[in-house]
Amino acid sequence: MQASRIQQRRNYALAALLFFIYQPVQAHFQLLYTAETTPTRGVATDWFMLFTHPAHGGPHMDMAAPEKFYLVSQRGDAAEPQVQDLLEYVEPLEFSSEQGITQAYSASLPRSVTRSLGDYVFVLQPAPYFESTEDKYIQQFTRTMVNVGGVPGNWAEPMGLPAEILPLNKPYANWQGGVFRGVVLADGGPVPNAEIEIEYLNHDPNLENMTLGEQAKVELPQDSFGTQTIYANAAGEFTIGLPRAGWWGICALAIGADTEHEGKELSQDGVLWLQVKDLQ
Ligand SMILES: [Cu+2]
Repeated sequence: MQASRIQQRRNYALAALLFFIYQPVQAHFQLLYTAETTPTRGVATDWFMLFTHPAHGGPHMDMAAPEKFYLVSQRGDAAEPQVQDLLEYVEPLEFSSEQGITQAYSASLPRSVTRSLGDYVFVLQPAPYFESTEDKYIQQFTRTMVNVGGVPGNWAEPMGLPAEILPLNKPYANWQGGVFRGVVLADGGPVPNAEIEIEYLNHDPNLENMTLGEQAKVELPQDSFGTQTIYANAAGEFTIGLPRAGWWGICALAIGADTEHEGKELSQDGVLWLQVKDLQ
């Protein structure tokens, strides 16, 4: 009896210690950023790929090398979407911040890639990243959609990725104050009750020197507001509000079929980024 009480007290002490040394859990987000997702005509695009915590502006993680970077496009009146491999354009980037140097990646795509009118779905698949504090791997299948010239295309087509957020609104044409709807898919099938995290990109990327703005755009009243958590419904669908212009990241957690990588737990997440415009 006495021994178990001592043991119990030790457990409390340990729990309290862990509480204080363990950082609040914030959402890892694979950023796939370009300055403008709705250009009026075909332009060259620069891409910034950073594994970070967008609402808090860090900490940043060393990204595993991209396994795939490609686009699926439906240009003009083409009947079938076309795939273009873009891995050859990806360059390692030593991202510099207060934290020091973090491994990130960038890509400069020539105008020829997005020359025609229509939709371009950019997909980034990094290799699994090992998160030592959680003793598991994380792999985020990340999509950012670009539309050139307002001609709609394949934005609503599922791609059958291991983890994917299928938009039910045009993802590149959202006003501040609107709502965004989507469906969480794994291998093309809906994921009922999927756990979803949402974060605002609170520090604007600067593509000239590949840094993040030092000043947060929004002051978080408390940690809970950094990562918002919702659950999809029984059909895998969800709706979120878009209360501010800028970039919003949506991440469906651990929905992929592969749950193990090199003997450790693997979380295959689906990420979608939205660039929301101010309704002035
Ligand atoms: Cu995190």
